[in-house]
Amino acid sequence: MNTSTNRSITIIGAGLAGSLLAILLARQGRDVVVYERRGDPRIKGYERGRSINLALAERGRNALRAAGAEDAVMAHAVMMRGRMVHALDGRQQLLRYGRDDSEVIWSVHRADLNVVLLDLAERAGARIHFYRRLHTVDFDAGHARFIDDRDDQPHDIRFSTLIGADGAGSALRAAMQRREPIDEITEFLDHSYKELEIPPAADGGFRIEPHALHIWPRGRYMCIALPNGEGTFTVTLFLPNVAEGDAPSFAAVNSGAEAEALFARDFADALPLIPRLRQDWEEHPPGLLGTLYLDRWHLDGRAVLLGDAAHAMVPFHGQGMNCAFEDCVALATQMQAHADLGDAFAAFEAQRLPDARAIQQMALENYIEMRDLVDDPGFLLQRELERLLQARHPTRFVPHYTMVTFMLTPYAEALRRSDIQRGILAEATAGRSSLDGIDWKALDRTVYEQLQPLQGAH
Ligand code: FAD
Ligand code: 8RB
Repeated sequence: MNTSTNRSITIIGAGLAGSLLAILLARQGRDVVVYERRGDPRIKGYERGRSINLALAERGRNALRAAGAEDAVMAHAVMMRGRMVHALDGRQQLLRYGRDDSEVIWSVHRADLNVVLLDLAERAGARIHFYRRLHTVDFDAGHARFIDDRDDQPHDIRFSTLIGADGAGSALRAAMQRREPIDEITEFLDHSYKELEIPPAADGGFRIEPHALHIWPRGRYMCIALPNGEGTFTVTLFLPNVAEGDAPSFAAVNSGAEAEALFARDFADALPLIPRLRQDWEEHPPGLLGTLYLDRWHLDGRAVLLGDAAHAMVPFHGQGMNCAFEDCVALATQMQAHADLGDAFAAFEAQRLPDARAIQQMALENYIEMRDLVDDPGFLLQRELERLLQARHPTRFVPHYTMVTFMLTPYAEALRRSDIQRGILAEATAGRSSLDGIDWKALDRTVYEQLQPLQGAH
């Protein structure tokens, strides 16, 4: 039975956001109970599935630091210094993400990360119940029903406040939507993805450069690979669902053999590294990608959504988890600042909704950059100019990728500045094939006029 004070919080979902938020709220002295649909990943024999890795950036690290989890997570993380671009002829080129090794991203195991956070949540006093899938909610009575999917039995609880960290298919969101319109729209991308694996070399080492995020840009589609701790890489192929011009598509590649032929033609250097290509292709259907837009994230003080449940996004900026973690810190901070939870949730939504919209847009835009522009000479010239302008004006001209990935600049502010910078770069490089003859004085003036110093830049 719930004590129904505003110190009592029920979190739905013990994934990445749910487990991190449980730590933060339990440390505030709240009574935190978490319900998770799946089993406890710490129990031996739990089907861990394939190793899935995620790119952890500064926003995520900052939140882990706030929860006292950073060191445990970073102990197993693999540094990725930049994009390793694989040309069609097999040539590779590393394009650094930042100025040096202090500006890098980190590949971490989803399951390991989740286990670290679950342990810390329980140590902070949160109680986590597994095999409890949220089914229905009666907001007026303060009742929620969960189902144990092992035996289909219902389990009923009383709650005072629900926090939805139950991911893109959120059941709490569906319950809120039934109660009051929250103007939910999902825009599916007309591209999907397929996951494959590069196993370790015979000596157990990595078969390609471990300290990079590998990209095979092919114009309208691409392949990427992220390193895992144990010498493997998770490879993700992104393709249109149906044929666009002469580009391959999931509709046109219908068997493992056809997938192999596609790799032989377009990703020839990767093909020999993926021995299970045929089987993996045929065993797993393509995954859908989309953006979820909501106009409201809370129902007064009774329920609030965060992470993918509130704003699922396409993966191309590697910010879904990072944004979800940043949400957790923002929500915990607002709950500390406002005694009334309705006020706290309203403040959280007002603060984070514009930022979520901004990163959702930037994630869509980064697909074009990754799949098409990274080997375009005009684009590379703009990147060269961007670096030089950053060196001249380190507090004013901060590259887009740096603001999103290595800083805590609110996403909406990063987007606003990026748009200005994009205009400056496009105009200064228009019609040029090199930076010779650039009017630096005029450019410096433009930078001073259009870009104020950015907090945190150095
Ligand atoms: P989740 O982590 O999905 O957690 C939701 C939890 O709720 C799950 O444990 C689920 O079992 C549980 N649940 C669901 N329904 C119910 C219910 N009805 N009742 C109870 N529990 C329920 N982001 C990055 O920042 N960088 C990356 O490199 C990156 N790579 C990714 C790679 C892949 C293959 C995928 C799929 C995503 C990737 N993301 C990445 C995105 C990232 O995984 C998500 O944005 C992040 O996990 C969101 O956290 P969350 O807690 O909101 O949702
Ligand atoms: N979800 C990432 C980046 C940006 C890299 C860059 C991109 C796979 C599903 Cl597609 C992608 C990035 O601009 O050079 N950083 O981290 C992770 C990405 O995809 C992940 C692995 C992914 N996410 C469903 C599939």
